[in-house]
Amino acid sequence: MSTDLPVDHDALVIGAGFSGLALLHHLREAGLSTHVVDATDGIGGTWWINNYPGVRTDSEFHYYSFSFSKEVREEWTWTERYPSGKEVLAYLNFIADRLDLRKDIELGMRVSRAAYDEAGNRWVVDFEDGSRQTARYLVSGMGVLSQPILPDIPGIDGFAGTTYHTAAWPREGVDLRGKRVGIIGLGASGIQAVPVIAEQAEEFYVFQRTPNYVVETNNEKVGAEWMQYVRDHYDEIFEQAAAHPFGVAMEYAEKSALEASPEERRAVFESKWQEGGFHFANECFNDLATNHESSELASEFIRSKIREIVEDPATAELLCPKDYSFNGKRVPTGHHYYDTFNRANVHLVDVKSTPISEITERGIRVGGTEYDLDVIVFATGFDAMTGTLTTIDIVGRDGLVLREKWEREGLRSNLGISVHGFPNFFMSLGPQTPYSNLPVPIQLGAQWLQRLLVWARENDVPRIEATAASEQWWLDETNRAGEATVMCSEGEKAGAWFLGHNVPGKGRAFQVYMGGGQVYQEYCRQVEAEGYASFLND
Ligand code: N01
Repeated sequence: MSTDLPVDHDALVIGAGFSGLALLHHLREAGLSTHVVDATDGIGGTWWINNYPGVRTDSEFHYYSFSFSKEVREEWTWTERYPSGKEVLAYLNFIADRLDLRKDIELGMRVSRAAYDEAGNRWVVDFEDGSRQTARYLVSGMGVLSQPILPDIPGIDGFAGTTYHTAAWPREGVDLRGKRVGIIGLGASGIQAVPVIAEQAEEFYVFQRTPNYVVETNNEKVGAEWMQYVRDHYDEIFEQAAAHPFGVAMEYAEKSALEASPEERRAVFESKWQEGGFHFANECFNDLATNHESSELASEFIRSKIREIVEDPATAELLCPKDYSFNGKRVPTGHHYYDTFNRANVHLVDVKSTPISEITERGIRVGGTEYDLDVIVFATGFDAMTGTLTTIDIVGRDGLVLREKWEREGLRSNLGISVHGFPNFFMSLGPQTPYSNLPVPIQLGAQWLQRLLVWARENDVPRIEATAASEQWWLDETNRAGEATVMCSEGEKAGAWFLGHNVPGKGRAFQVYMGGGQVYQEYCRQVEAEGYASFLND
């Protein structure tokens, strides 16, 4: 038996990014006293920490936004089809001001430990500054890609120049003019950074281990008429995105690539390539993520584009992925990425055939060659989905630590929202939630949690916690969905952080649900319709 002890807040939310703002707005709206804390000094979450040169959205502005606030929709103006990081940060700050969220957000508060007090049915949260706060509900909005990782390369601490990780870029920026710069890491972050760094650096060495299939965006300015159209159609746009597997406001492709003639296929690929970005990934054919043969046809089209754009044939060949096919890894978008390799100051270094042997005092050694550098940029990614949740101690019932539970039992949750053993603890974008254009599931998730907590209040339900059976059900469904994709079938080179491959010792598990955002939302609706039975462990 427990007696509810008094608390400082009904809900304490960790993280003041997209998730934290949506949660604060919706939980407060439901009459719950809600408080948001964030370790950094600014609102923005991932958009605060990812301040690297070239950072911008991979999604188009009209669906990379919330739809819930009429005021924000009417008053905010986007200026670019793929907004810069700076513009997204301004958008989030605008939301914080316009919805009067700031008064419930406390910055510079790094959580060191959060523990469930079973007797008092409350969460006790300790901060690095020695302070403590209590709440009935603890909600993580800590982000899916917020825990940066560095590669395990010998000598990494011995470099005499300066090093930066893309996710810890100095807020004041870095002047790279006149500098010899090297970059390690060519995922979505590196691919956005390369063209911008190339314009600044004197000499720029791009150390490539695995090439990616980069879809160019053809970014453009957003005029007043376009913006007005979006304002007039916000609800439809959001609904379209919510009905799409990847949360984008795009058409479903009806046909398999294998059903089209070679001419038709080429024409479809070409037209969607011109439209740019994820239109190519999502709108050409319906099986580019699930059928190796179809995915390989798209791969070959992109290889032909690389060979067309990149003037030096040897460089072009190095940039062509050959070990896995399109969609085998998360598709990155480019802003003149391939063109950049035509610049005289940009040098592509193949570190697949000869891996980086060490970082020296002077630079990077690859086999017998030492590249002298002033600056090394690490765009080496994140301990994705779970990293933020496992670096602090989140302690549930009977002293169970979340990190240890996942180490022992493997990654488990009910719909990525709740974990067995952790009553009244919820995750926005927890592991095993769909990977998609994220504002869509964030908004829908915050609204779902609002309804759940209102229901708990109205029905006097003191504790909400995933049942063990629901975790097994969701694990099986996550595995089934993941195994149906080329991400799984393409082998070790594919998958990357989606499977935990990028963090030594993390163990292979689908970090995200690949069955589609709309399918996931349907499961959430079912749970609600059935009275949240799988969330009631008592
Ligand atoms: O990280 P990554 P990221 N030697 O893990 C390389 C999201 N995102 O920050 O492939 C040489 O994808 C590694 O090489 P390899 C998006 O979801 C979104 O770029 O393992 N290289 C790889 O190239 C994305 O998927 C946006 O061979 C080494 C790179 O480091 C996710 O964040 C923008 C190495 C890591 O790539 C992560 O993207 C940016 C070594 N020893 C990011 N060790 C937007 O939507 C590692 N690498 C705007």
